[in-house]
Amino acid sequence: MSTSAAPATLIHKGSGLQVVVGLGQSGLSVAHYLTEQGYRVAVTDNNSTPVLAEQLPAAVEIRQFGGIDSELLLQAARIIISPGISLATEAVAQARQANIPVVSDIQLFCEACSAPIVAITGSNAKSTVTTLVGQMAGDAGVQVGVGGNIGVPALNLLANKEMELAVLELSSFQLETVTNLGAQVATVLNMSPDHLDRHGDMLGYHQAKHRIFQGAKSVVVNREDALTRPLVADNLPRISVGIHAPDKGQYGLITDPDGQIYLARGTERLLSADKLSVKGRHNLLNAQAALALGELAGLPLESMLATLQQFTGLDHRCQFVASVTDIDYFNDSKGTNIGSTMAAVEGLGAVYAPKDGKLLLILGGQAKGQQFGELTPLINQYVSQVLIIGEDAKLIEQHLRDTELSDDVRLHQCQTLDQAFTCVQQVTDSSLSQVQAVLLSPACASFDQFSGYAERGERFSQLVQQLMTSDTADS
Ligand code: UMA
Ligand code: ADP
Repeated sequence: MSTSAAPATLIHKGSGLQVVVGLGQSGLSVAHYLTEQGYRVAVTDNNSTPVLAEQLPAAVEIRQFGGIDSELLLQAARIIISPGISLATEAVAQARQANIPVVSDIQLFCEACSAPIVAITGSNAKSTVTTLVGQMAGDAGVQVGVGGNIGVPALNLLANKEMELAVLELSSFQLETVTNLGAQVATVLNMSPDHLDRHGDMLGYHQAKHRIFQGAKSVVVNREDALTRPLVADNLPRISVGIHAPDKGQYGLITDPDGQIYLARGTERLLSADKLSVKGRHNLLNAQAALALGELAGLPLESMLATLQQFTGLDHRCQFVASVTDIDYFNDSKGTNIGSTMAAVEGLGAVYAPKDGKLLLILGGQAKGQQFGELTPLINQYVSQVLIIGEDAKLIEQHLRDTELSDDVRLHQCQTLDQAFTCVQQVTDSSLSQVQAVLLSPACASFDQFSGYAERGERFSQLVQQLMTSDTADS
């Protein structure tokens, strides 16, 4: 373990040492924020040479790399833990036992932020809804900061002194160490199993997510998902969203006898669904959630509806890549858990089913303790070929075979995404193939074979481009 010291240059704010655990994006933002506040700061990381170390402020006195040192943590007045580090890490658990407070960067943010906060969590759709609310606020002329799990550390937003509204995407890892967030409006968009390897079980995951409601002034809930409702009874202003016709003041969908679907508030039809570029029922729910959050944050409805019509969706989320030999390819690499993959299979499956088309689904990676049998009913309905990749491929196949998987569904072990593409060609070349769309929606983390979902999605798009090139060369 290496230790180096830089001379302290600031008047110390109190005597309490602030220990930052993990030097990723959030750890770096915390180190800058706390040194600017005049605190004594130490930083520690498992990695012996964290790349961000050179960006640390000189005032950070203690830098312990190559291991998270329990002695350093025991000297802390407060520990600020990075979201990627489990509270069960031995040194951290010991410090907690010694009653040393452990908080996340989000705790520091909410204590310092004077602007109202829109706080968004959920198993899926966080980034989509956070981006939408941010764009709605910006288009309405509000000075807005968008950050958190979406990739911009929340504390970096405080640099904008003019900020009138903060829109935060929050993960269960960030929330598990936040107390009394005090959001203007908070929501849990949906709940399905994820990160169970970190939270132990669904209860632990649920408890972490629901900390988002602490001190909230208003809430948005999903009528289809009871797990999104705050457990504690409250009299807070509340707006619900859902797929059925809404009651007065709530958001929902009104379907006309001719099948035309409208986003609605009470009995008022706000916008026809075909005016949105993003497709699938899940995106209609996301649009409603953004409208409800915006309403409770004081944004004007007309302007929000205009923003919705301009929104084309985020990369790697059910993103159309290309059509090659009449087969459509979709990149849903951000489908990193079963809930998101179910939404993608259901959303796209319903598009191809009326044309007697089936999906080819590429699944797999790191399983994160999930039960893949939950996918079987939707696979039976919409998928004819499943290509399984990644380190937990055998386990996933076992889960699917242990359920009532239809004999019409073929499973293929492919190990890697590149090998899956060889299989895609073989399967789709067959004259018997009903496959009309290839969907990468892995329901797994990618870290066994990629640096993250973005790299996995980019590789998928490259492989599709190669198919296009060879198709053009052949014809
Ligand atoms: N580290 C250790 N010990 C460990 C694990 C990590 O020392 O056991 C160190 C690593 O060596 C590294 C640092 O911790 O130097 C990384 O910290 P981190 O993993 O918390 O990553 P950050 O760069 O701080 O990014 C975090 C979020 N990452 C995670 O929650 C894993 C980012 O979300 C977020 O955008 C960023 O803060 C800003 O708020 C990413 C994510 O994958 C996108 N989130 C998960 C998800 O969406 O599913 C929750
Ligand atoms: P998050 O930030 O929570 O991971 P994203 O907006 O990045 O959410 O979307 C992640 C995945 O969830 C994508 O694969 C997307 O297709 C899927 N998804 C989007 N909206 C929903 C929804 N309302 N319910 C379930 N899955 C969804």
